[in-house]
Amino acid sequence: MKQIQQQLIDDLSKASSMKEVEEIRVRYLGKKGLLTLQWKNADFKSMSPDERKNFGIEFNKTKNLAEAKIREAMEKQQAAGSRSIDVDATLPGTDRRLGCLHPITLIRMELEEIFHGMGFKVLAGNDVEEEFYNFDALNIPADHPARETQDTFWLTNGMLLRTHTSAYQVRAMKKFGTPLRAIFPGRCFRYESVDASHENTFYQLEGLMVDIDISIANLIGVMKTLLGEIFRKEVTVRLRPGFFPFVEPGFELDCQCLICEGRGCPTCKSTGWIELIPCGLVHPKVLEYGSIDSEKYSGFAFGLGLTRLAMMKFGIPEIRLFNSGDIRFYGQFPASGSI
Ligand code: FA5
Repeated sequence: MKQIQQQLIDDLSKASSMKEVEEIRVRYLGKKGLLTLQWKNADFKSMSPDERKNFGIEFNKTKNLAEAKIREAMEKQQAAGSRSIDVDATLPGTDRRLGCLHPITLIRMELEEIFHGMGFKVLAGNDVEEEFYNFDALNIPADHPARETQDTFWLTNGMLLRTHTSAYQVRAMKKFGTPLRAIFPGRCFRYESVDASHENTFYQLEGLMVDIDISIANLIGVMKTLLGEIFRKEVTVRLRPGFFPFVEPGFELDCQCLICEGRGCPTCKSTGWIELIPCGLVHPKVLEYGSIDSEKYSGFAFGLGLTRLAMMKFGIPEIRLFNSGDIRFYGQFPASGSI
């Protein structure tokens, strides 16, 4: 041990760079280092208990000394401005994989383009919203049972994480007035039990059109254009009555499940259908909240389930993948979105 200590001190005194100190560290303390081998090769069995104890004490002393001396030498080199590895930060990386856009971003960008083509402007609401805009202004007063289906996360200041993009409807009406053609995609939050098609954090895309003489015919026309362009293939849809306090009449537009082609699977909860676009004609009370004359103007609104649409479009059977942060999942959608 004494010999090793002396040798180490000699070696360190000759080292003139961080690289050399690092080499010495490996030579003495590395997996196959001189000191490490002393321990590995020691014949403990043939030692008496006292010899074993002394060996242990001497070994630890030497190891501590070696670590301290090496640290000291490294600090000295660092102070002198030496570096362990010469790094050229301008060299290109060796991992050539490119980043890619999230599937939700891809589909959002595609939808924005489709709606842009129909004269809709793209707006953005806020994730954190006032209770009034998320509920009351949408004809959902405090005691309304519809609130129960959209339980959410409340902040201590009384604000909430919006449960739907509809929360921006009245703000948009107030801000932009009539005529209004806008979409507002964004993140929504619900206090929800998570399963293959339900997340507590998901995306919707709201559409709102207010003008003179807007009818269900306009709504269906826009829905048809949207689905035709987004799927670029024949998809079976059904329109059925649906209740939402902020539209009258209200509808649910369901899409036949593209994961199982209607046979029934966990994604569609064995029904063969996926609820995709609830919609309807804007309730007069909501127009009034938005300072719009409901005698003169009418409008339609829809709340597209953006995450579910991405599932259908890309054939993703499990919603939890979207927020998983798993690069193997995201990396499957690079074609149109390499950055
Ligand atoms: C609404 O949120 C209404 N604001 C939609 C609306 C807008 C109706 C305008 C009329 C006029 P609903 O709770 O059904 O409705 O949600 C709309 C869509 O969001 C659903 O069809 C579904 O695709 C998606 N969605 C709802 N909850 C979740 C969830 N937990 N996880 C993933 N997607 C969800």
